[in-house]
Amino acid sequence: VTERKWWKDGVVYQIYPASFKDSNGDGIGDLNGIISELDYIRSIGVDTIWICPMYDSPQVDMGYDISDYENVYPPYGTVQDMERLIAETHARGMRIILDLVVNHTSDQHAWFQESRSSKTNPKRDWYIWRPARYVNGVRKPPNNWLGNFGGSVWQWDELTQEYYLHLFCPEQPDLNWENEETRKAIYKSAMEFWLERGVDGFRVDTVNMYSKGEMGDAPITDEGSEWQFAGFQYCNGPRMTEFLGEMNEILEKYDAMTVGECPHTPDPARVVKYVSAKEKQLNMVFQFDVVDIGQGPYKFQTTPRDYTLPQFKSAISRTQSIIHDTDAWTTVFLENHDQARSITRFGSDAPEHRIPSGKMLALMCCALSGTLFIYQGQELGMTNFPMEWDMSEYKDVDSTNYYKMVAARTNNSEEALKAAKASLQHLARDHARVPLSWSTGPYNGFSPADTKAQPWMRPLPDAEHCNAKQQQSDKASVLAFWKRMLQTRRDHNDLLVHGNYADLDPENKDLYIFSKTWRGQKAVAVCNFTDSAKALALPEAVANSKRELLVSSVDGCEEGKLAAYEGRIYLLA
Ligand code: TEU
Ligand code: CA
Repeated sequence: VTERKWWKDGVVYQIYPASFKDSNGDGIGDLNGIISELDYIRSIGVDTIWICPMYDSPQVDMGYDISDYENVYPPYGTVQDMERLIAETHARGMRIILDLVVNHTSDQHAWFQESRSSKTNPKRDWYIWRPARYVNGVRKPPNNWLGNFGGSVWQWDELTQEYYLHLFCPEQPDLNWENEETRKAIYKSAMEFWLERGVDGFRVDTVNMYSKGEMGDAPITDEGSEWQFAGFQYCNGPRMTEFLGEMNEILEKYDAMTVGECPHTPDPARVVKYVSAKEKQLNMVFQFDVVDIGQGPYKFQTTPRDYTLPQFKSAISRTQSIIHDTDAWTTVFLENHDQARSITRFGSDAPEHRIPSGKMLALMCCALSGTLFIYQGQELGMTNFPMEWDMSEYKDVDSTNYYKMVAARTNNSEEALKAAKASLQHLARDHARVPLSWSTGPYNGFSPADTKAQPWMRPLPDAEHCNAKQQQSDKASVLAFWKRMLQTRRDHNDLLVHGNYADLDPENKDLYIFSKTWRGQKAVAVCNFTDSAKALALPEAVANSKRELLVSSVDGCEEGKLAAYEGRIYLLA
């Protein structure tokens, strides 16, 4: 039995500052834009907002490369604007969490500038420096690890003739968590500075990468490359428990919540150790089981939708099961700023199916246990941008590096590049990062009509079919359905947020049928993941019990038949 906490029953709305709302017409979203739409956010029925990095940054990785934790990226606003955002959010009865990015900093952070300046600088050991190894007289990095954005994780630094570690871009050097002084500086600058200003918690970036353990070579999984996948080596290292325990002591003082990002952790027992209440580590984590589905060994090395519904369901089951008979807690999410749009990936963005499949996915999310996270635009049913857009519309290093790598490896093979682009059109992070569609006006209402600069990413072409203004007055909209489902989730909080989950028909390739139970209560959700009508084939025990329709994603649904992409929840007597 788990203790009730605000962050368990809460629904979190994630905001990507660059793409939410541009108040001053420079083409970039900003804090004043967020403040101006807090009433809209509240009207959806969420109670917490999560702001992606708004700290000062050269923006090599959209703010996940922080050059100063205690300042705001000037185009977004100032620390005073943040204080106002915190106050305005609280005034509306909502909470606010920030992104805590402390596995690495920007190479422009003062700490790294000092560290790189000489081998004897007092901050030298704040980052991870290693000498080269020489193979037949040729200079090689200390190991063969592949970086998250391609290439080696090691960057040679001419000045001091050593390599430094960067699990992401070369402009994102990894902090050395083994150094106690470094950890203290991190806690003070990145955490306490903002906790003192009233934030309610953190989404903790790459939280399981702080302890790297032995940094030996990774096994060879890609014969064609010098660099090998090493996620199982640099994640979940030996000192994670100790580091998170230290962080937790500070967080507890402020009663702040945490949700950690936990890539490359397929073992549910390891996940439970992070999120079991008695371990005092993190409140909950994002597991990647669901969103990684259909991705290749190197994320984009796959063809669109290369997965089956049973695989998708079993990924969800793995994240749901960690709370059974434990004091752990879990999360529910299909989208964030690192994922393509869920309708395109798991539903259908064909014009006739976009709205139905968006509603069905909303119903599914609202029926699953754990803290629910919604990403901006998901509430409107926004989809990936079109295949016709050319490569120049992709701004993210993750996408552009991959495309360059394919070009280099295949000597610009037209066929290979076409496949790479198809994969990006399906999986790239860019799809989540286009301006939010507010209205049918110029720039979809993201920037003011007389904007001085074009939005930094191209707005979607179909705003007339999908925008916040229209959907707020349309009872049949995806937004209206999200509002209804979030209310339903509140009305049946025990069952839907806390209940025990079971997949009732794991092998079914068309339907996802799962039950939720809480003490004497029981509900069954049924989702049709196909684009055609299907018989409502309920498992015998459910079919034979008395049931009452709680909600359907389709108006006037038929008793024995599910429409294409229809979702339903029944309460069982
Ligand atoms: O992501 C970390 C992460 O492991 C991935 O989901 C990453 O986006 C993926 O490997 C790329 O294909 C976090 C942030 O959410 C992401 O935006 C940052 O780029 C990254 O950390 C570095 O800070
Ligand atoms: Ca702006």
